[in-house]
Amino acid sequence: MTKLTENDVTPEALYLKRRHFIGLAAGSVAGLSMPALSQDTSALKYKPDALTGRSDLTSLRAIAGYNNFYEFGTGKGDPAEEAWRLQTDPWNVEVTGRAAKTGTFAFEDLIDMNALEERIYRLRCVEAWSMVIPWIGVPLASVIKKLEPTTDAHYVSFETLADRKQMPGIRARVIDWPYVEGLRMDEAMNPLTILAVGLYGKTLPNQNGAPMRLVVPWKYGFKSIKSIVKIGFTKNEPPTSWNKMQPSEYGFYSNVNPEINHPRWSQATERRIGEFGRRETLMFNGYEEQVTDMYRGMDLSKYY
Ligand SMILES: Nc1nc2c(c(=O)[nH]1)N[C@H]1C(S)=C(S)[C@@H](COP(=O)(O)O)O[C@H]1N2
Ligand SMILES: [Mo]
Repeated sequence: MTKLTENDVTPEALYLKRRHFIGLAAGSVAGLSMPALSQDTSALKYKPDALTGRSDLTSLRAIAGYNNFYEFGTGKGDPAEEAWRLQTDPWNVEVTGRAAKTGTFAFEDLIDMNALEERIYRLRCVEAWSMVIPWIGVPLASVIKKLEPTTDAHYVSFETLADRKQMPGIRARVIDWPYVEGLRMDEAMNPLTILAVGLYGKTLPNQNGAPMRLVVPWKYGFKSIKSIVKIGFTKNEPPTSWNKMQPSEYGFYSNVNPEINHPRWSQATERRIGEFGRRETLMFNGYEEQVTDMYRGMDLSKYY
């Protein structure tokens, strides 16, 4: 089976609709066949990622088969096996805090399906593996602007669904459920930060955080919170799940940094899933140019 190359994808070839993303007319991607074109299509802008060649995409099989989504179990294969239980349509998100527009929003009210873009990003997990994922989504900034945060909203908080009927992993108290995350406002507004609703040209697999999940490519993977049901605008730094659990190991910022090791292992190198050997980990996961200004003057060993 062929992997995608730059030449396989044209802007015209990328179409999608809610629940049935149609993509990449080329036919098949990494061994999985694509659905036929639907009549209900909306144009999808294709934004190539200058940092990543198309040829090194991680296979869909690995992206959707090797996951961290503790709500469905702590094994890497558990989410792929269990996440079919998650009901993602209809989906509501509760918006709270320091914003003009708060209350309950349907998925469709927050995500403009006509504005979807493809973004190929590296995902670097704190466990020192990485993948290259062709996400589909919208800039988080576009959603935040719609909600009109007030000037004293300095942070954005996020919460995942925690429903033990749909999520068998909730029974284990590995995390103080619900899974929560947060970003500083400038990080949330950074053009690299997206709310992903799909990948490989199709709807997000449940195990990857359907129907919407955060993607913050210069931070360790755990910042990319899945299946979001709450967005809050706060004045103070919001609590985050991994920091609450192990504050000495996981800070609020969690920017990818090869020079600052996890207390129990090195972060200098990573294993790209699907490859043999290891790669060197890059500062800010290789997105240094786009994000370094946000952290000027901050001691990154203190704000890890
Ligand atoms: N709600 C929730 N979000 C989560 C997690 C989780 O367990 N629960 N795991 C995080 C971690 S540790 C990583 S590395 C990424 C993995 O995303 P992926 O499975 O799509 O590769 O999701 C993050 N988001
Ligand atoms: Mo992770």
